[in-house]
Amino acid sequence: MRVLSGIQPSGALHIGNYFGALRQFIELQRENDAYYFVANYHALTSVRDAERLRAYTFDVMVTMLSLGLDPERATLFVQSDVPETAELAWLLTTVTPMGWLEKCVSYKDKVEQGLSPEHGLFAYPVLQAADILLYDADLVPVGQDQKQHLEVTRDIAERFNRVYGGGEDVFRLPEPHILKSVSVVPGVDGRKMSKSYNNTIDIFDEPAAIRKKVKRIVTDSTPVEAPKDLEGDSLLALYRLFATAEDIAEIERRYREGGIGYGEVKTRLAEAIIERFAEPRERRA
Ligand code: AQP
Repeated sequence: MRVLSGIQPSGALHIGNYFGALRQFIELQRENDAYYFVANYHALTSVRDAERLRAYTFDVMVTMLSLGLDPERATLFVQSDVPETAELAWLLTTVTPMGWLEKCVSYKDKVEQGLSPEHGLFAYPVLQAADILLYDADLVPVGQDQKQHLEVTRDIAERFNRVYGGGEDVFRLPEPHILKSVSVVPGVDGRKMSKSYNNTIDIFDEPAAIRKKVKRIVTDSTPVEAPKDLEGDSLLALYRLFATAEDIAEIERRYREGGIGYGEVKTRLAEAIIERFAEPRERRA
């Protein structure tokens, strides 16, 4: 299958990007015809400093390589090196009803978080549709937050095919590839981990920074001896991503019975994160 996905160079990549996207990128490059790109046109909606954008673009590519994306297996590229993407975005935008973009929650969220409501941010799903349709992608590995945008891509492709296809399909309809278990990785404040919320733990943070950020993860004030809630606990959700099945079972049992403090889980989580990325960190250096 033709697999395609991108990541914005809007800051250092975090463990939400890793579990939501990068880990699937690495897995899927083995058996498929994979294309992964650094979405620097997209990042222009939030990064306006040329030097910074260049540095982030380089950094995202280095991060992808250090984690195991292999140019022998996958095609790795920078979005703006294919300017036809912008050309196609315009063609697609002419068949995109305003209502499809107006209902996208990601735009509303970002404006609520303080990004200025510019057309590029609003029309972002059309550029994303161009990214995907240009390469005839079958499968797009993304996090849950991108599900709605993928639906817009399919709607645009269908409409374009109807208007211009003359009975044939101009564009292939892509399927999202979203893993339920890691659909939304929470940040240290409990919201979706996101570069623009200042709540991330970055893949290549130094060990001291990882320990410090993990300490900031918001928990409730249940005392050590009391049983704890397993639902909606960001600390446990993050721990589940890094620990072995045995360790998860142990922690969950002690949550139910009481007798475990959040401090202990934080220490174990921080060490597990540091260990998970130790080898890629060395490769990156
Ligand atoms: N918290 C998350 N949980 C699961 N998946 C996530 N992704 C991002 N955050 C999480 C997935 O990572 C891929 C690349 O995302 P992106 O950097 O292109 O844009 P984004 O989704 O907007 O990520 P951020 O961190 O929230 O960036 P900013 O703050 O710049 O907008 C996508 O597949 C995404 O689903």
